[in-house]
Amino acid sequence: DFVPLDDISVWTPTAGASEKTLYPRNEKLDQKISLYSGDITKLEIDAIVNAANKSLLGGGGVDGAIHRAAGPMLKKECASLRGCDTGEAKISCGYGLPAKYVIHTVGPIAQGGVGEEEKEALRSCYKNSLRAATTNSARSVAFPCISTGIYGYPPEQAVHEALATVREYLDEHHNKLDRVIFCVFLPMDKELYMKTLPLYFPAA
Ligand code: AR6
Repeated sequence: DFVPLDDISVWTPTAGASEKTLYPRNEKLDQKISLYSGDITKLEIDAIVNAANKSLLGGGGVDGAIHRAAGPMLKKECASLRGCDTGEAKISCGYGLPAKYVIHTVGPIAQGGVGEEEKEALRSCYKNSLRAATTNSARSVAFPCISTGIYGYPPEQAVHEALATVREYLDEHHNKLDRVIFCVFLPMDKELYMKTLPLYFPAA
């Protein structure tokens, strides 16, 4: 029941779908974005991103799902990585997963509210994960909605940091990546991304 890249449809903006786009169209990015709704552990792509914690030894949420699907060898390699700071990213093999690599990043914990520090940390998660992907020649990478589960970052704010950071990275490095997949798990997040994607990846 793995999902190969070819089965993940490319997100295409509808012309005139949005009045206030935040970035101009970059036609080089037209075939590079996907919005996928479902379990990230099923994706048969180069790299999936894990919303981990500083220990990198596993936990709940998407982290737990990834470790369960990858098997015990993942935890073994993660132990050798000796943790990860907030906003940083470390790469491992995918083991039992259909993805070749797992990029572990640690999102900010949003307690009560989101300040400039949390915002910058979340942006760093996306940027450093993309860097880890391209450094390792991974050309397809999927992101979960980092920090918006157990870590409590408001999804309607997080989506802007996610999309802006990916947009800016792709503007600069479009030749290094074939596809960036936003993997949403909750119906609410799917709606949020459908509504927000045209602001960052407009048709015109
Ligand atoms: N595939 C894709 N997305 C998923 C999946 C899945 N299988 N399962 C959950 N999500 P969370 P965080 C979504 O809590 O907020 C862990 O204990 C979920 O609906 O996994 O960054 C770590 O060890 C949400 O939209 O990550 C840390 O301690 C998104 O993934 C802490 O949780 C992120 O939710 C990290 O918290």
